[in-house]
Amino acid sequence: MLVRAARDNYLRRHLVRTMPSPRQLFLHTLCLLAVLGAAPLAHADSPPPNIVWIIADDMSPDTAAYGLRDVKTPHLDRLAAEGRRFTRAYATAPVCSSSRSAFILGTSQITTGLHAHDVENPQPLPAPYRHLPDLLRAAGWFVTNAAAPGTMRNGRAITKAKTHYNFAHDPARMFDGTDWQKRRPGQPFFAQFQITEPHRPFPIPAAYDAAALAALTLPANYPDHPLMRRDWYAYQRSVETVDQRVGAILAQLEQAGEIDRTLVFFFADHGRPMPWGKQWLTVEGLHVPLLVRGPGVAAGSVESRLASLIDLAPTALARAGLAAPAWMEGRDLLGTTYPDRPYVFAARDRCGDADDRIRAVISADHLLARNFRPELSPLHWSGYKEASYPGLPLLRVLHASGRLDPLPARWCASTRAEWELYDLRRDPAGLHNVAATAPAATLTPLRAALENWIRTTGDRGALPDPATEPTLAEIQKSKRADYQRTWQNRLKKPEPTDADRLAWWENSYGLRP
Ligand SMILES: [Ca+2]
Repeated sequence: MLVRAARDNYLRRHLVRTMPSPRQLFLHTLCLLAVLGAAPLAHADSPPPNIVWIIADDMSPDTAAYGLRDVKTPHLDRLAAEGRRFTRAYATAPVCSSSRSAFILGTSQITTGLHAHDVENPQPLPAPYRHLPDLLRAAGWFVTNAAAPGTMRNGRAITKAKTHYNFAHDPARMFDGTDWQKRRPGQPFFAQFQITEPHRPFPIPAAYDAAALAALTLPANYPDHPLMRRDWYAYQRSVETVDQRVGAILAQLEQAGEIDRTLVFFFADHGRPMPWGKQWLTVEGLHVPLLVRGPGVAAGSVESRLASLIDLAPTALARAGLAAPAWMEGRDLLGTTYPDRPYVFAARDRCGDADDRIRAVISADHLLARNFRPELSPLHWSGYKEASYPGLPLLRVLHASGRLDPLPARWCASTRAEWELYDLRRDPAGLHNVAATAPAATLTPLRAALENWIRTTGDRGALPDPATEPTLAEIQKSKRADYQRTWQNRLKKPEPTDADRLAWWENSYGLRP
């Protein structure tokens, strides 16, 4: 620790403030690391690649390269064809700020106490944690965070890039700006591009391609209903917008002549914004696309071993020739030895007004989740989701009239199982809970791995909310007021019935005259 602190101080005082050339800085850093015994990971004769993270907001691996025929994603397909496609990459949380707080630190959010989503009064990062832009900037890198070039949403230009971390931060100080091209000549850069799609609200399509709508494949746990199809269709068009944004970013790198000196990572913060995706420890909530293109990455390669988004920060440090801090739980995905671990983990904690605690372990063959609040319904109240997901009133209306098939109907039960086990070999989408019938030889090691993770991370989600926050009752009241305002604006009544809300959504999607 002392050695690392001395190295950090040296870098801050002598390398950054005296502003040597980027190449001098890079060589100094490598020499210093060698002196201090931290093995440099890149060869001193070859400057490190630039690193770009392109981050989609709420997206499952719904691209052509991942086998989906319903979408046109040529730029993402290009990244897969010219780089590496990870088939088993998972978020550590199924919701924005918890996942983003984990991957910018390379460490699970339950270890750092950054687990609750949209925390009301974020605190500074506690020692020893430092986020990736800070670590790279201390080593002389230019670090930026930007919206994808040319982003428009609802007719307005989007220039503010999402951060959404559960620690106190000032984006104006956390980054060197939004434009990596403002770096000093030759200075290596770490550029994040935040894509606003396919986060809801999806733009309502002006028209629907009838053949595409009919050909669309809904997962078996969703009702095959015209509203569900149109909502899914709108999501897929939003994924195509993601692809266009990726194209604009790649074009910018190409025009600047940097694309072949740059490692481009594309991923999503968590899975798709559908009733059983976002916010849940399901395959749909956790499985994300991860594509990497650039120096040292073989074109058309496929990695089918487990990867976690917390691996991205240590991967970036390794590519920069820097050793990852000892507290960083993620592992380098692009080194000579793949971190071939048997498990990755994920957690769900309070999301705004939706209090919950769920933990999950994913192995090559299984996903095991433990619900610490089995007394709750699988679809328990979330003001955010009730305001923005047409699937929720649809499901309840169909369920109330007995028109749901058993699989989707299961989600409307008043309580849920404590344990959920999905056999991903037979059921890759993870729809059928087999925990009750699984042999002990399957369950025991998975439960032990999950318990070990909870114990060794010191799971901060096991503790009550910090006393400095507003009380949960106040938060719930405030979030419910948001939901009521939304529906007040839409329907001129704050407590519409499910039938009222379903009719509003059907009207929005052009299903009613
Ligand atoms: Ca998100």
